[in-house]
Amino acid sequence: MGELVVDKHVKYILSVEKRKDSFESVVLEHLRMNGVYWGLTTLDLLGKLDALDSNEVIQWIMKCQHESGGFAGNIGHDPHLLYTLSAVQVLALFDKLNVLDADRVANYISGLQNVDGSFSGDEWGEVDTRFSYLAICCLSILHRLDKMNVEKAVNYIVSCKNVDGGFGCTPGGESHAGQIFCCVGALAITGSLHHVDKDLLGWWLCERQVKSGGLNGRPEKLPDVCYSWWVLSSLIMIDRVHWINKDKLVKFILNCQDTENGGISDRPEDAVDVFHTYFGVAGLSLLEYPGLKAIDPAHALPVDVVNRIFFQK
Ligand code: GRG
Ligand code: ZN
Repeated sequence: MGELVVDKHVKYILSVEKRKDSFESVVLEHLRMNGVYWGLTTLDLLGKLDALDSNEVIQWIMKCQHESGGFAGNIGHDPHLLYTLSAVQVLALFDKLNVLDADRVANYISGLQNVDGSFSGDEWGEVDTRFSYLAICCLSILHRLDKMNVEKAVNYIVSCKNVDGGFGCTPGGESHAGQIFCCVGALAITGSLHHVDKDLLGWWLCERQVKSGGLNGRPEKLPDVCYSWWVLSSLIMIDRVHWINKDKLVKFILNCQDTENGGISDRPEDAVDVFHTYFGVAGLSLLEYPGLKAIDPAHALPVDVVNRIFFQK
């Protein structure tokens, strides 16, 4: 079996960071903040975060902050919960949360909570359990969970639970591994995992492993490296990770590497991108692949960063 080509992946991520005028960068311009989170978290897991100039990144992040306190995907764009969490996560990676006015960011987030406890992603109002996760994870990192109504937020997430043990975007929405990560992550952070039927959900999640060893996001769908994160992190949070074949999943992820130019794709032979490079490396970290930093399955940050946030105050 091939190995993780660490140096090639580091080179790939650094080259995407620099190629700001490339096709991929232009298409992804509006969500650049999220891309920077994927790239830099991967570099940190690989032990190479110091390959970048942190001051340059931090200055750019702060230029993406809107007067409302939220962050946009790039300079001059509109703020959204997704980019707000990514900005806070990248500042946490660099141990620079102190450059933020945490109350201002927290006010932006708590202002997006609706009366039923759900969250909108931005001022336009779309509601989804993804946004519940983003709000809860971000306020938790900022030590500001008290700024929202946690009980109502948890009740809304529980109202999105299905008879198969999984969770959807809104009440009655189909179970999907990405949505399950968001709901389980939010429940884990708020100490509310007793609302999850761990055996029932664990069964649904481990059934996502297909013959090739890869995981899919729903029944009958193709395997994809990103589910190595969405499914595996959920299984770990509910203590059922031993229900899948870890060795086969490691092999599937390693088979999705571009061993020549670096980067990881969604499935073998496809084109690589930063998104799947992150999920491949984060998945391998959850599988305890040698040489990688451990990642926290709920906050999606390296464990040493999470420990710094919560235990060195
Ligand atoms: C900090 C890790 C982290 C996440 C932030 C945005 C977010 C919170 C979570 C997104 C969760 C989610 C819904 C992920 C699913 C993404 C995905 C691959 C969707 C594809 O769905 P389909 O139906 O693909 O196109 P399938 O695989 O079902 O064919
Ligand atoms: Zn994918």
